[in-house]
Amino acid sequence: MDKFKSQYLELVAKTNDYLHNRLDNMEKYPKIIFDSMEYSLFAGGKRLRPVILLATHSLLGGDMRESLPLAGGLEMIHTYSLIHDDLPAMDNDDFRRGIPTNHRVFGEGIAILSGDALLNFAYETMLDNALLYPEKILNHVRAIETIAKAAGIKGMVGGQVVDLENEGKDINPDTLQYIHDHKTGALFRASITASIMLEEPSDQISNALIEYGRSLGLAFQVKDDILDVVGDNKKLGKNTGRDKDKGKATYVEKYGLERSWSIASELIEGAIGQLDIFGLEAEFLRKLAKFIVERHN
Ligand code: GRG
Repeated sequence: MDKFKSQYLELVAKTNDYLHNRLDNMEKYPKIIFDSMEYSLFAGGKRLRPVILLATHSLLGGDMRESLPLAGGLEMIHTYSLIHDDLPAMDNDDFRRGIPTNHRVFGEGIAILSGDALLNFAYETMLDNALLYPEKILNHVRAIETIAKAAGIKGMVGGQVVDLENEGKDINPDTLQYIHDHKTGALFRASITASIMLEEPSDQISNALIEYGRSLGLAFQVKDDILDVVGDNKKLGKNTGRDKDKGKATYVEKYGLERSWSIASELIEGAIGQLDIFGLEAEFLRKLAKFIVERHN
């Protein structure tokens, strides 16, 4: 196994261990809601957002014990968004992360509530952690605020609203950019900015990392659109062709496959370019950027 892959899997394992411990320390009543939360949380997502947060925090010299609860919280928020996005009232999807969607197993009511529970538990987790660092409480509040804003009206929720409103419509490039920048990009950027808030690096370092995160988030979305057309259902763990079925605005629909590949590559080159000021220490983040466009799921 190459070095990048083993480092990536180690960060995934740390995130999963953290999430398991956090949930196992709870009295699991009412049982059904814990079953439903854990069903989706441990269904095998790529854990990209926690990996980016932890890797950025480590690059900035941070201690992983301090950032793991933020990484876990971010993954809980991401998982809640997937559960709600799959509901009949939204995308009405049957498969996610290779298994039937949450509402297909637990019913719509429990799926809505387990999404709500994960969202709240994310903030309980990050705030409990903040209280362990009284000398850095402001840093933690700013990191949590960054994540809250990215997940909220001016971030993921806002992007999802504009996406829903525009289903089946011919939208202009600015609206497409808005949807992707908010629906998907915001949480990617927050995984970088949260670490910046914890460690307060120089403006030069912060700006380079923020730009890296911006390009990474967009490239991820362009590749996501490409995979929905050329991807393999089994590898993806969900059905392909769903964007077209639903009349979704995507890069592929707007620019075609070939141009979308070029856009993704240009974004990744741009992201990697931002890391020049770091030298070899940022090798993991460089490889991660490549992985974002080369991935099959
Ligand atoms: C319900 C408020 C609300 C928002 C939903 C995230 C989202 C917004 C919708 C998911 C639908 C979708 C396919 C979005 C495109 C990009 C995306 C977030 C893909 C899934 O993320 P991955 O690939 O998933 O990181 P895993 O399962 O690996 O964690």
